[in-house]
Amino acid sequence: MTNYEYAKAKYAELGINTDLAMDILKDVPVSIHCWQGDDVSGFDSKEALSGGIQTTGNYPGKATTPDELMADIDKAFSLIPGKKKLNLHASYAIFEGGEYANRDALLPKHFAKWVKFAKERGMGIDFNPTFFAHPNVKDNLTLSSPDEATRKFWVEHGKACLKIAEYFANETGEPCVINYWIPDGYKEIPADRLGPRARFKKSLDEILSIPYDKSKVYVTLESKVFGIGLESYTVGSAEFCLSYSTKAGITPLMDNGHYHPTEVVSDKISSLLLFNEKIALHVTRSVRWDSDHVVILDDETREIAKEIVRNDALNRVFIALDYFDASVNRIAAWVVGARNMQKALLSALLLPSEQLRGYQDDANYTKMLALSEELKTFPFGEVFDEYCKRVGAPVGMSWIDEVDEYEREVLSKR
Ligand code: RNT
Ligand code: ZN
Repeated sequence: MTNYEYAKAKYAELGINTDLAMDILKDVPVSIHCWQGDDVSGFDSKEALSGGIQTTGNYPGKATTPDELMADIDKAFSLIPGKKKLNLHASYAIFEGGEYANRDALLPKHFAKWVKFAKERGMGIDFNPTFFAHPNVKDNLTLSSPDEATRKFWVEHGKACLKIAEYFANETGEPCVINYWIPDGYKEIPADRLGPRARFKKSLDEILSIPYDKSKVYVTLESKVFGIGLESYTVGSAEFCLSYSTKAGITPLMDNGHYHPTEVVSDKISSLLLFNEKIALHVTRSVRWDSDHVVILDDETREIAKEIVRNDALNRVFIALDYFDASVNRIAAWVVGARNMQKALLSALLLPSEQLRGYQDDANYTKMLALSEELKTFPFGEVFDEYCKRVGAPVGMSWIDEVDEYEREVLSKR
């Protein structure tokens, strides 16, 4: 009996079909963020990262050109099992032959190289306008700025990106999720909380007034509780973003680093599923603040995966990763976080959810607790190894040797 056969038999005792779980998982897209590869630097401006987000660490070998970033993405993606989408930011526009376009004038052609890259690999693309790290961010404000020229500039950016999202969807044949997140906020207690939010609302209305194909482009709106240097007030708060999404018929996005420390996104998913056709997630790990550490297989990541799977919402939740760690090998950071997302989803697919729900409804909390705990030591790793084998991804720690070799041959020579 192989290790996998043993695991399969063990899960089968609970009525769980491990083969089916793997089959489902291999088609669940996880959107992987390009910005892990270069500490959110992008290619379109020399500005330092801003917007209240921060990358810490100085690990050598960071990608500084489109070709380097693409090579790194290829390496990382080859070590991650499952279906992937490429998540780009507008700041990753690629200008050729000395041309340049400011953020309000970005065009599909500035992303043609990314489209070619994605098409050659059979991947869809998701997108994010970039409302930070740019000289036109005035006093930490963009779409909520009281300065009309600034606000207009960023509205034009939002519109330009929406057109690019549609171009991605048309070219790749896969829907494009475009996520709007603005850093706008104040360090000090504001004298006017309503004004900035009213302007943000107006700006979003203006952006979304342009026609786009709603069957191919999903607009999401990401909220946040605070940013570095923006501690007292953020314009795009949870209440604002949720209310706006509902009213405008767009999709709310929850980043699990964007809430008060004892609030958990896993508890919010079911409520949002009841009132939205689709919802979107940024999966991250916040350590004491929205630190964007690499995703690990912690309780909350597993709980998030459980909520998606047991509510039968794998095709209603857009799962994206959002972290940026510059203190370890950046390729390894991508791989660890993405493999952990896959592990969390697989372990959720291997739960006897009906049985556990039955215990809850029968008020048999004793058995609900006991079985939940017992499942934690089931031979899950054997199933994950088998999954990796089946989808042609490296098994166990073997992927780290490839990262080491890539560091020696490529990264260390940059
Ligand atoms: C910032 C948000 C946002 C960014 C990316 C780079 O707190 O989480 O999603 O991390 O757009
Ligand atoms: Zn995010």
